[in-house]
Amino acid sequence: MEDQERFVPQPEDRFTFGLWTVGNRGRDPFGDAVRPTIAPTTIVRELSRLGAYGVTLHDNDLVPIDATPAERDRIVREFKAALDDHHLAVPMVTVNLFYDPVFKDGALTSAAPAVRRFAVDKAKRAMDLGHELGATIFVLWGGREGAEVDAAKDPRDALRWYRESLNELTDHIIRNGYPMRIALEPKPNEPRSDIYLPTVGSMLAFIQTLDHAERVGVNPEVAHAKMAGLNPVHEVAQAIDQQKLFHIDLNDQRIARFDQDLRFGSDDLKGTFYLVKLLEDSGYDGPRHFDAHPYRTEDIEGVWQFARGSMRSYLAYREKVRRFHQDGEIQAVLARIQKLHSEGPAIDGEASLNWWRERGYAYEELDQLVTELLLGMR
Ligand code: GLT
Ligand code: MN
Ligand code: MN
Repeated sequence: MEDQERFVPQPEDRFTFGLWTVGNRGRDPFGDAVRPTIAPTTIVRELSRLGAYGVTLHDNDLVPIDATPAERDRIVREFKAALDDHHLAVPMVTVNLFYDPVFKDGALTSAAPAVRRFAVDKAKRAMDLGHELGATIFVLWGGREGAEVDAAKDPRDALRWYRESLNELTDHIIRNGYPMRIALEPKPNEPRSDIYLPTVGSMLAFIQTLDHAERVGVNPEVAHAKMAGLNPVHEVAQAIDQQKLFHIDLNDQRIARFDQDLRFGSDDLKGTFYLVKLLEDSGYDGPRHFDAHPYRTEDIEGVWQFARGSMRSYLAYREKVRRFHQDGEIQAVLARIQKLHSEGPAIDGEASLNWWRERGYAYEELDQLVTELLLGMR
């Protein structure tokens, strides 16, 4: 098949983008917006043209926080019409609990009951909106749920408030009969100095303390794991192992930097390869959701190049995974390694342990083959 045909995304590939990703205007802490706002209905049209499956959103990416009920209904109606026209799904929605100044010291973990009340109610309304749009996943990224000054708030209180809020939200889903599950998204820091529950592992442990743990899973993000200096593949694997990978945010990130939200697969080729391999080999069938930003240097044309590139790269990595499984030499080395483990001396004291002490594992050979595969040499 021609390269141009092979890497053309199709809806069945389940690629999705947040309105806030392609719609990102390039603002950063040191500079203002460099691109105009793109209307959500335009994003729907362009993503569909590029072969995406769906679009995701925060409540306020679509409906401004100060919209009247009538305005809200009109905006949602027009958005739904665009989704229908362009055959795009909304598999996931989320809620913005970080932008409004009222959330500056937390939303679900604010020490102020009034702020927590507002946050929980806002999340419930976002769930209602999501249900109306057909979403079955509700992502919760607690960007402001953290601290700079631990003297001010006992982190145990914060966790208790977090738990109470989540219990109320799962109650809301169940009482309304929504086929919806919550995916908690960990991040170690930024915008807070430290964010509570910073990794997939912390989230998974916390989920077990909730009233309806079966309704709650995780939404790992590649960049967030890297910011914590962790291996995203291992984080995602742990979520899969516990049947908690409800959703995933795909992007890229250099270790030890600010939150970069780089285009998926653009920086760490080997890490991305192993992530795609894990997703494909495990049979993960949820959306492949891109949560990244086009470079600030780009105009609108660059934005669509970014979207197209994200999907093409996923397909290219997926093709590499297929080749990995078909490559005779790679499979032969893997078979040798497996044989070593299954046929090496069994447990019979020092003699067998000494045999294992002296063994080489052929991982250099295997790793070089993977490197050559990624370099296009095989
Ligand atoms: C924000 C954050 C992302 C989250 C989004 C969902 S918003 O851009 O950096 O990682 O997934 O709230
Ligand atoms: Mn994210
Ligand atoms: Mn991010």
